[in-house]
Amino acid sequence: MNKDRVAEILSEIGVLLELKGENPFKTRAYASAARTIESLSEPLEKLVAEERLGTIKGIGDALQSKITELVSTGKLAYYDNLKASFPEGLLSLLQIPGLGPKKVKALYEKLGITNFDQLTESCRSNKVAELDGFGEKTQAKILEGIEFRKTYASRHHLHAALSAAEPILDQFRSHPDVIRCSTAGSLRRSKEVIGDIDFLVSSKQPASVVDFFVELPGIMSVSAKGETKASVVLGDGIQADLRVVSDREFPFALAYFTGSKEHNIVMRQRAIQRGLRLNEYGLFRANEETRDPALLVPCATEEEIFQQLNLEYIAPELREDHGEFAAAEAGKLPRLIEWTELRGSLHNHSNWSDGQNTLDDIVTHMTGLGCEYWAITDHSKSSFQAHGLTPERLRSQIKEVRAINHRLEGEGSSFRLLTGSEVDILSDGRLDFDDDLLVDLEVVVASIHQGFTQSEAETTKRLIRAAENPFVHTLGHLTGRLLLEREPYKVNHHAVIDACAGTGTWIELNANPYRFDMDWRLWHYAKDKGVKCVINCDAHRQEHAGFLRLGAGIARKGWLTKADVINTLPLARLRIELALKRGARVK
Ligand code: DGT
Ligand code: CA
Ligand code: CA
Ligand code: ZN
Repeated sequence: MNKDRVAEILSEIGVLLELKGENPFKTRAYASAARTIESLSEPLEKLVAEERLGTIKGIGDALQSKITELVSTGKLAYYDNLKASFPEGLLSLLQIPGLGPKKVKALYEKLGITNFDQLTESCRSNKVAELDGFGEKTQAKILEGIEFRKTYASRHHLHAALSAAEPILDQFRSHPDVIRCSTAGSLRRSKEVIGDIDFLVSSKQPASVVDFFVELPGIMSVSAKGETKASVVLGDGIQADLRVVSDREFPFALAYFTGSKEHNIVMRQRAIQRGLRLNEYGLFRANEETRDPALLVPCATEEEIFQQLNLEYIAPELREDHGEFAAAEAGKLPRLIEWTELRGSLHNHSNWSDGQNTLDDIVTHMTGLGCEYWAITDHSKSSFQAHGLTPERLRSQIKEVRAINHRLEGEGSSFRLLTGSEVDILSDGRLDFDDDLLVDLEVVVASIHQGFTQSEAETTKRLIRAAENPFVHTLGHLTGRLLLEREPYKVNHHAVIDACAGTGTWIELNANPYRFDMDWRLWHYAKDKGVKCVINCDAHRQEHAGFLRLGAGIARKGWLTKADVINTLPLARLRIELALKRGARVK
C-alpha cells in the first residue's frame, strides 16, 4: 500500500474517532500522523521494514503498529471495524461545506440522519434549524451545499472543462516556481465528457505552488489541501485536482495521471516483463514496488518511458487500451491529424435558418480565422422548428452565395462560401428535397431530425437509404445524441458504415461538444473500411468555429490522420472530391 493511501486512512480514522466523540488529542494525533506520512522523504516500506517508524516525531506505539499492519498486509482491522460501526453514507455528509464531524454526529444522534436524502428532508421540514448549534442560517447553507454537490459531482462537456483548465494552466506557466506543467487525465486524453480536471506541475517548491493554486480567482471552494496536492471546485462546478512532483518524477507522474487506468495496467505489465517496475514515481530496476532513486531508469520525457518499454510514442488521445500497444510495438501508429490541418467546415447554419449570423458576417469572421472555405448548409423545409428553407428560398440563397463569391473573387480573396443544405432524412429514408435541387448544391449533408422513436432496424435502413442517394456527400450527426442530455437513437453503426463504404458516402464527425457524433470508438472501423470523415462545426454562431479544434481531438481518439479527413483538402482539391463523389454514380 502506498503512503498516500496510508495517510488517507489515518486521516479518515481521525474523522471517525471525532464522530465517535473521542477526545480531541487522540483524533488530532491521527490527522497529524497522516500529514507526516504524506510528506515523508524516505519510502514508507523501507521505514517499516527497518522498524524505524518509532524514530519519527508524533508516531507513537499505537500508530506504529497500525501503520506496519497497513503497509505489510494492505489492511487494518481496527479501521475496518471502526468504519463498520457507522451506518453507510454517514461519512459522505462530511463533503458538505460547513458540516464537520461534530455537526454530523449531532444530525445522526438527534435526528437519525445517515444520508443526503434524509438530510434534505429534515432541512425542508425545518427540523435541522431547531437543533442546538444549527439555526436557520446553517440549515439554508446545508441545503445549498447539497444542491451544489449534486452539480459538481456530475460530469462535464469537454469544452467546459477545457475553458476552465486553460487559464489555470497559463497561470502555472508563468509562475516562477513551476518548472513543467500539464493537464492530465481524461482532459489530456480528449475524452468526450470529463469527470474532473487533473493538473500536474513539477517544482522545487510544492507548497508554494499548492498555495498559489488554491488562491486563484475562479476557485469556489477547496475540498482538500496537502503539501503536494489539492482538490478544488472551479466556478462552473467542475472539480480539479493538482499534484506537484519533482521534475525528475514529472514524466512518470504525467504518464500515470494521464491514464487511462486500462492503458496504465498494460504499461505496468510491460515493465514487469522486462524486470522493471513502473509507477507514478518512476521506472525502476526492481522486482517489487519501490521508489528508490538508486534503482531509477532515468527518463526525461514520456517519449523515453515508451522507448524503455520498446514502444513508439503513444499520443495521449490513444491511451485507452484500444489496440495502441500492438500498433506501437509494430511501429504502425498513425500520424494523427492536427486541428490546424483543417481548412474549413462543411456543415454550418446562417440566419437563413436557425443560425445567428448573416452570410456576410460569416465570410468576414471565417476569413479572419484563416479558413479557406465554409459551406452554408441551412436546414430543409421539414425542420420548420429551425426555420428550414423551402426550395424557393434555397434557390435564392444559392444566388446570394454565388454573388458573394463573385465579390470575393473581385477583391482578390481566395476564401469561398460553398452552397449546400443539411437536408432532412424523412421517416422512410427519402430526402426532404428533390434530386433536381440537390444537384445544384455543392455540399449536401443528410441528417435525421425527427422520428427518434423508430426501432434500430428502421433507423439503420433510413440512414442507409440516405447514404445511397448519389447527391448526398455526408451523413450528419449519426445518432442524434446530446452528451449528458439525450441518449443516442439506436443505430447499427457497422451496417451504416458498410453501406457508406459501398457508396463512397462520407460520415460526419460533428464537432459540437454536445454531440461528437459519430462516436470516436467507431472511427477505427470506418477508416479500415475506407470511409472518409468530415469534421464539421455544425456552427450556429461564429464562436462555434472553435469546435474544429475539439473535433480534431476526438478524431485523434479515433486514430484518424489528415488523409482520412476530407476537410483537410485545399479548396480546389475539395471541389474535385465533391464532384467525384457524385460523378462516380451519376453520368
Ligand atoms: P475522469 O476524471 O473520470 O474523467 O477520468 P480520468 O481518467 O481523468 O480519471 P481520474 O481523474 O480519476 O484519474 C486520472 C488518472 O490517474 C487516470 O486516468 C489514471 C490514473 N489513476 C487514477 N487512479 C488510478 C488507479 O487506481 N490505478 C491506476 N492504474 N491508475 C489510476
Ligand atoms: Ca480526471
Ligand atoms: Ca482526478
Ligand atoms: Zn442537424
